Amino acid sequence: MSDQTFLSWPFFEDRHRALAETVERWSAANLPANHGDVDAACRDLVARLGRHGLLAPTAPDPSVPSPLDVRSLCLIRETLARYDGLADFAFAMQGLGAGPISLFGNAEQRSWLKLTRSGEAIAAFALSERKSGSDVANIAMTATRDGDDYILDGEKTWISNGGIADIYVVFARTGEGPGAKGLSAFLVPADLSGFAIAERIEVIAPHPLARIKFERARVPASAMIGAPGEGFKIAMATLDIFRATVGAAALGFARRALDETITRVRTREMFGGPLADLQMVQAAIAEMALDVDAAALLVYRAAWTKDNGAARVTREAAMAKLYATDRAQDVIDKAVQLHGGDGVRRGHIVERLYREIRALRIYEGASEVQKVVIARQTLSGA
Ligand code: COS
Repeated sequence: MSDQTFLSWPFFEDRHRALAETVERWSAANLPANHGDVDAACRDLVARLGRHGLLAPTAPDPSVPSPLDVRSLCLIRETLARYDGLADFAFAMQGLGAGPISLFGNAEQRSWLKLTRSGEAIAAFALSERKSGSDVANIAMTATRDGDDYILDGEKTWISNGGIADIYVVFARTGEGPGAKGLSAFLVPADLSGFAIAERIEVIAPHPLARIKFERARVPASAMIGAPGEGFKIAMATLDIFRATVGAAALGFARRALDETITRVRTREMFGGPLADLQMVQAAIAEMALDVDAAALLVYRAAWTKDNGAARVTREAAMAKLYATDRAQDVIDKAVQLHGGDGVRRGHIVERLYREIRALRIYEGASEVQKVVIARQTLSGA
């Protein structure tokens, strides 16, 4: 069992400790999933997580806009990631896709939340484009008003759950103003005429990912989430919540890598004793343990701050994501090193972690973007 002492930190309430125990028990009994067919595995994971009530924190109240409990989201991601990166992915993308609806959706749009939180429908968040992954204000996809409808035209890429999602939250240019001021968000069902999967994308830690395209795809104006021109802020407010949870997933990967390494260095004999007796190994273990605890402090600080009513946690969330993902990469690299040849053997847990951590430093705002965000917030005194 992983170190759980962090659960006694003042960031948490008893309900969080109970949730952590529930997720731990479920994960120990159900994970890892079979990754043979990632589409089927993700559909199955979403359905099972939903049936067990573990998706409820992704949409706490389907009937009215309600804040997400970021500590719950982070605890679930951290625990799932410790057991199985694909289970974390399935949970996280359900949360990110449903997030804008949960936070800003009207009554009609919210009817989808009953299905996403029960695992009966899969959600996706479609923001990135070929030329605007980091520079969101530069989105080119258009949504043009036509009577009571909007016509969607353009492409999105790197869309997680692309190909298996039932609904997509799509950000497009509606032109109320320049750049960030001219974007809006739309709730688009996957069976919309004019919508298609343009390409499935394979990555080093396989999960459903696609380039999607819209060709004169007509949606009613009621598909818009929030008001015209609010798309950028809806995307950023959603990312403020989910960036902390990316940090939590990285933390889960790092904890697993540390756990595996502790077992390894205690049991592997070298130079007449266990690896753990060597000071160079002890130095690595110390750095790994420090990185894990420091990442946990930043992640749960961001989550606690949001849950305690902060209007924006842009700086805290960016710090949590940047630090936790960068340090987890280093923790896992040390784990691979201390596992020697086993560490690079295909299918070994630390080899899997080594592949799984990499994308987290890129998606939902690359490390470089997080630095821009932190610097701006710090310089402006916000
Ligand atoms: N919450 C609410 N509002 C926000 C916000 C946030 N987190 N961040 C910015 N805004 C508001 C700003 O206050 C500003 O509003 P006003 O014009 O009313 O003052 C508006 O949105 C524009 O903000 P800003 O000027 O900072 O926009 P930029 O284009 O300069 O933003 C960054 C640049 C890099 C910060 C932004 O594009 C970003 O976060 N990019 C990364 C996106 C990402 O995560 N991509 C991955 C795809 S999802 S897997």
